[in-house]
Amino acid sequence: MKVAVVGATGLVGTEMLKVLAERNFPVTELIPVASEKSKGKEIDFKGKKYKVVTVEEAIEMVPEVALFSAGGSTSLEQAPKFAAKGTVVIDNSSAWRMDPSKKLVVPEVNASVLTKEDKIIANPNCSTIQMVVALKPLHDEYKIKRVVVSTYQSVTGTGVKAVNQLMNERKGITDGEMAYAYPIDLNVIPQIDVFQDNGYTKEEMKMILETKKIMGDDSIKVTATTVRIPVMGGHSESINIEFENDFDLAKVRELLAATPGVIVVDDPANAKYPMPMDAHGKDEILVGRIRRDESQDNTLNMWCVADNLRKGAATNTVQIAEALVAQNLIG
Ligand code: 2RA
Repeated sequence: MKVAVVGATGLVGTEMLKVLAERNFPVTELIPVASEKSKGKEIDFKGKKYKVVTVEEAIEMVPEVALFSAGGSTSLEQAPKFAAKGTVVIDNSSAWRMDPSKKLVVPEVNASVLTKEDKIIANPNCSTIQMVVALKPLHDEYKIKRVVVSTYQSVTGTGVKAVNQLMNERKGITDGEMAYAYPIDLNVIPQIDVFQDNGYTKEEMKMILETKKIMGDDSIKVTATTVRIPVMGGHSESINIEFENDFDLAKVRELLAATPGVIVVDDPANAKYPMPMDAHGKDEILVGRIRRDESQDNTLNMWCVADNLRKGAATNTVQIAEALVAQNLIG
């Protein structure tokens, strides 16, 4: 299959190339796409070198699938041009996520919504993806009423500029380029993306709205506080879930352990719980600190961690492509 990766030189694009190779996605020809200034640069993929092309050149090459990680405005402008040629676009930006005519997909949760007619498919926000994978089996069993989530998000979610800011600050370089309005080392910033009129940030609203769309259930109430911390390797989330029905804690652990893509790491007696340093480089969502919220009936607390560049972005995008292949919807 001819596969284009749009934004191939960025943090997520680089990870997409790695994941395509690792998972042996049937790539017969790779089309790495980046901005004009990277044109001609060589990218190594499975031992072969491919030259970076511009997006206009890539559209004319009519790939079967184009994985996009090039920001919202590029996606709004370029994805329809690929789609008009018959290429299926899987887009990692927020451009199409809440468009009612576009599918928003986490394969473990809702791969079944995909059809042959879907030419632009949205990949959800990283912090939403890891949460819904863990919520789905519990919703199916006990029906979720309300979720209260607080996140602890890696600087890699912002991009390379933020990684540089953190690393510079750790070296004592204080006049480097800033990705955030404040220092991030030895700090915590309770703002991810811009504030909305209702006092929530855009990241918080993504978690609220995308969760309902992916789970296909508008009745689930969600409230979120999203926070940037000086960490690389993964996003962590403290999740409080109120169910319609009572649950059995052992059964909750069993359900999560049996969920594809989830690993339960929950052994408080031996101080075993998920941490970003363990999730880094993995595709699974690590879930632990599973316990009853003793302040309220039918309510559970848990902690989940995942590598935001992998399952939160690149891996989920490639898994959508795999789901399309498995269901004979492309290729
Ligand atoms: C972040 N959710 O971590 C974003 C990345 N998509 O900032």
